[in-house]
Amino acid sequence: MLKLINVLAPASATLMATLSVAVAQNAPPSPEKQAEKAVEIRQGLFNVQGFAFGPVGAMLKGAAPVDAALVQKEAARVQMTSSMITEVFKLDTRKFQTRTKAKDKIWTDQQDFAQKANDLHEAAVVLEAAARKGDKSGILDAAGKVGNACKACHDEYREK
Ligand code: ASC
Repeated sequence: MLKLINVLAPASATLMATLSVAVAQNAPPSPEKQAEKAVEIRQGLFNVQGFAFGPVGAMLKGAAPVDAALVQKEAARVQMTSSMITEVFKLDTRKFQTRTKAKDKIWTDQQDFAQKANDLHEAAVVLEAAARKGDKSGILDAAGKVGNACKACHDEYREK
């Protein structure tokens, strides 16, 4: 009997260690980790949005020819990314130490923040329609309004 315990004891210690790791992995992340993750997701969304609008921005600057089919594709992407903005800012991370340019006003002026996100979404809908029509000056006008909607939000809600 004693022998059996001597054999099983180390094994059960290993099992307990394994189980406690498994429990730790299933535990909800700490509030600090959740805040860090929220910042990563926010920045990821804006990186993707910038990636989508980048080619259109180049057309606005005259650095690339106006390509209606490309604008149509990117406008649809910006509709999708802009529709997620308020969702990714649902978690209020003000009280955590994170590397962020997000201003506190995002959570104190939530209605205006949501309005500006929606303005971007609507500008992207108009841009997609303009791209479908294919008229170059119409596309550039609508693209400029998308850029203005980006800027309006940055001016109010993003640190320099
Ligand atoms: C872009 C981009 C932005 C907006 C902004 C418009 O191309 O990456 O953040 O346009 O500069 O003012």
